[in-house]
Amino acid sequence: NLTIVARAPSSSDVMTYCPQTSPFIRGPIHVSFPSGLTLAQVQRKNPLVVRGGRYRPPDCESRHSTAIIIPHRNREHHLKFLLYYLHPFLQRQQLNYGIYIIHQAGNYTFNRAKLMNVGFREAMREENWDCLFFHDVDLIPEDDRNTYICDANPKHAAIAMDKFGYKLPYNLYFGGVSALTPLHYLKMNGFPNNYWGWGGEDDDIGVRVSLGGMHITRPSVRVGRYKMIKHKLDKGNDINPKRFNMLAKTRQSWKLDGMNTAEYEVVRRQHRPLYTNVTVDIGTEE
Ligand code: UD2
Ligand code: MN
Repeated sequence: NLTIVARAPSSSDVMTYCPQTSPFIRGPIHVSFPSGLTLAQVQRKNPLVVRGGRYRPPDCESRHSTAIIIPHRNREHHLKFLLYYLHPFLQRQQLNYGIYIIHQAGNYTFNRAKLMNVGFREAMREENWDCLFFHDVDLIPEDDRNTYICDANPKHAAIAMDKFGYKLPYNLYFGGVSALTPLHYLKMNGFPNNYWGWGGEDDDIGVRVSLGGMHITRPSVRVGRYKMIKHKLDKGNDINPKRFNMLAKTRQSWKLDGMNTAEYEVVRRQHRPLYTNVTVDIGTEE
């Protein structure tokens, strides 16, 4: 009998590190939105993703571990497309990764930044991630050379979006997708908890970066490209009329409001096949 029986890897097998640059990177990605796509199909296309939306490269030890934090409510149709593109994208980059959906419970006004504080704490509770990507649910990366790893300074990854003509709208812009290490996050006291409704919180976060003694880095406009799935302003996320007044006070408020004061109650934590869902009650405006 000449059959060679493959031996299951044991803990004594030493895995070597993955190469500095992944051989699976392809560059530009053609993004379209296939009708009738289901989560079951996404699951079948990603057989190596395990419960909670976790993955590690099968044949080398990754150099990086990244948590993706996605604020969410009533956007299941966007989430499906994001997962469809993001899982293979991250696998081609040979990362250890996990995807967290931070789902705001109830119908009270949405609060994107506070959900990020929840995501930070709840993801770090599970694993000592090197890097956290704070990611809108409707932004699809269009080039896999846009590596989902952290820099020495906070990184704004969504530099070029279709909705802004693939140009940075203004220099301090920090919306969409950003990447911070746990140390960066704590240095700037996380994100503000008091921006309810649409707008302003991304600029506040940008200002916090410099108040925390850091600066913003970005990938090149060639690779930091994203397509935003078209949508209207959501019900329950009205434009925040206080945002300009609040922004004028970030310098006074950032140490008093942020990660150190984020209070919330986790309603449910579910390790689903393609992501970890954390449903959270973040309260209401005072
Ligand atoms: C811009 C920024 C975004 C944020 C927002 C102001 C871009 C691409 N993004 O997004 O980062 O600063 O302005 O708050 O310019 N969401 C839900 N359910 C809701 C409402 C929001 O899941 O009911 C989440 C979802 O992940 C969404 C994100 O919050 O992508 C931002 O909300 P948006 O997409 O409505 O706002 P948009 O596109 O103007
Ligand atoms: Mn959007």
